[in-house]
Amino acid sequence: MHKKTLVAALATLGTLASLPAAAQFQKPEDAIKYRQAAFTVRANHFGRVAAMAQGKAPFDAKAAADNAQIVATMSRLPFAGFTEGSDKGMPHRAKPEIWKESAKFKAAADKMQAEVAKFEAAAKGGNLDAIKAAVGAVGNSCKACHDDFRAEKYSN
Ligand code: ASC
Repeated sequence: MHKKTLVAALATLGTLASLPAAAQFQKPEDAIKYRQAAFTVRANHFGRVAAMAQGKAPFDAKAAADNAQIVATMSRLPFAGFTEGSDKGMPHRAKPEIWKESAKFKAAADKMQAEVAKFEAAAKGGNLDAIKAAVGAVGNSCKACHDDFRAEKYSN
């Protein structure tokens, strides 16, 4: 590939990546899959550090910091997937309140992201006691939002 072509291709990719995520969903199902995937990946990486905090896995400071960074990145993604009309499309557990009480939902997401930022900083610091406290606070912010906005059962 010519250098000019490569530069043009990279510029296009950069533009696509910076488009609002909502603009990239062709149909509600795409948005639902996207947000579920982001939550799934995040929970996996959070779980690895939570296991260290709970003494279920050996403490590895580098792994904790690496995983926390992924958690922080992933925590910024799912909310763009709660687009208008994506309360239907495939089975999910998003309650209607997400769209009816959107300010409250955003506040819960903001709270979670603030706790995740502290968690990421604690993991970078490498102090297990600080990580334990931050894991607890993140877990509480996950739970608070789930209590209000996540249904027990999948929709049809
Ligand atoms: C996790 C995870 C959640 C939260 C929540 C805390 O590890 O995947 O959704 O913690 O269970 O209550």
